[in-house]
Amino acid sequence: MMSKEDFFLGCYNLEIIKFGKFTLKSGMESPFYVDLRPLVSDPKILKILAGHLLRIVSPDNFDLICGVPYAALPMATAMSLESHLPLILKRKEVKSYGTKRLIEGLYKKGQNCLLVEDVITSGKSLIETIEEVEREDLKVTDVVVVLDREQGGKELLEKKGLRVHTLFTLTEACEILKRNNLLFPEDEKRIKDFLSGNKVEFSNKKRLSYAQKLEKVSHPVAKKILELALSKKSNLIASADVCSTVELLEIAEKIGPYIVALKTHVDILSDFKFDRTILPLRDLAEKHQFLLMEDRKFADIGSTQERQYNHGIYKISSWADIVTSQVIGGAPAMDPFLNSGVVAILSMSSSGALTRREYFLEAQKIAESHPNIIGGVTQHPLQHDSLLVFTPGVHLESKTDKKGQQYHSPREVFKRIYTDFIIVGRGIYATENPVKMAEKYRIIGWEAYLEDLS
Ligand code: BMP
Repeated sequence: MMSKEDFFLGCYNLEIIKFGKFTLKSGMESPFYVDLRPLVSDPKILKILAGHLLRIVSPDNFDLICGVPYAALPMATAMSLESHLPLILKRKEVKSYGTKRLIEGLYKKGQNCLLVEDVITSGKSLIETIEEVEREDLKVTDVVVVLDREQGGKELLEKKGLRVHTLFTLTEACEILKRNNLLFPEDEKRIKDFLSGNKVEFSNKKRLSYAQKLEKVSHPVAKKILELALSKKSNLIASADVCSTVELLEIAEKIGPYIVALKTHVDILSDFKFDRTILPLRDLAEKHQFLLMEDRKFADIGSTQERQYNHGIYKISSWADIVTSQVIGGAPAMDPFLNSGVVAILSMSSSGALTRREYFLEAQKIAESHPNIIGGVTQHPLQHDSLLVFTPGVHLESKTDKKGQQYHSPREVFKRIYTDFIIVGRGIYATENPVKMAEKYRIIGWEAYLEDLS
């Protein structure tokens, strides 16, 4: 069976939990929002969910199973199909005609019914349901819950003598997301404050416009990319992860007008020749006014990086306006990058990346302090406005690539990460019409920036 963690990550991809500022029914402001209803539309997930729930509560101890309407109805049905435990159906409102029954299906007085609930918060609605079921002369001793929001519901039910079996608590869910780099440190803090009854501080960070950022940055490459953003009304960097020079030049020619930079991995080109690859690429960059960003991700000591940057067949320093670099070798290792603006890798988009909170915060300190660094590749907001924010892992349709990449929509990253530049690879070059997609990402990215600005 799929591990609980992998299963939860599968559920997370269906957007069952969102972080931000949500006003609850009670008027209270919550830093997260849980909605498990999307799970019922994914048959594979629903089946695995039923298996997990049946593992934490033994079906042999019950005569019947019943879901609390509505989200848990299909969950209870899936459990019934897996375990052969007969299902009964509880209505939300009694019909005013016909049998006027509150519970449908076949049951006998005195039978023990296992209740299924998707999310437990205060437990009040569950208690109402239990009372209604018991009014039909059925017994309820156990409740199985997919997610406990840890707001007193479990305790309330246990005080009334019920056994509550939960698949995930909110804390466990957050731990899983944190381990997989999917939980922003600031969201984690807000959730902890919320659960422990402390005041939740919501961010009042305001996005700076490209024009405002222009005033803050001093590196010429940072200025250049901001100027291009303003003149081309684009915050799109296309990642051209193709393996031949012909493809690289073709994509650069076609999508050049829509982008502020073309990101390359020159070491994946099987026919790299400086004269035939870089010279025409530079001409295209000039013609369409975009920067060249070599995603080399240097990760060595300064002396080696100096050689990797200036020598070898790629001679990166002679043509790359921007290079990416890990900062794992420490600040002085950034000194050799004299001809390009450096974008530091602060946190990565892939699942299970080791760029966790401590690393991210330390890496950010290096980025802030080094004059060669113009910004960071990140999945989290940065503390300092003088650094430009570059975000890969952006796709309009996919959530993952099945190799660990995790995608978010342009709107989401502009809103949550205060991204300045989105980096899109397969969402453009691996489609039937890269030009149309580049134009689409340009428009959506620009609108998302304007929307967040206002
Ligand atoms: P795609 O949109 O096809 O997933 O490509 C993303 C690009 O961004 C790749 O070139 C990848 O190397 C790069 N990238 C990333 O996806 N996540 C990171 O954290 C850092 C990256 O440089």
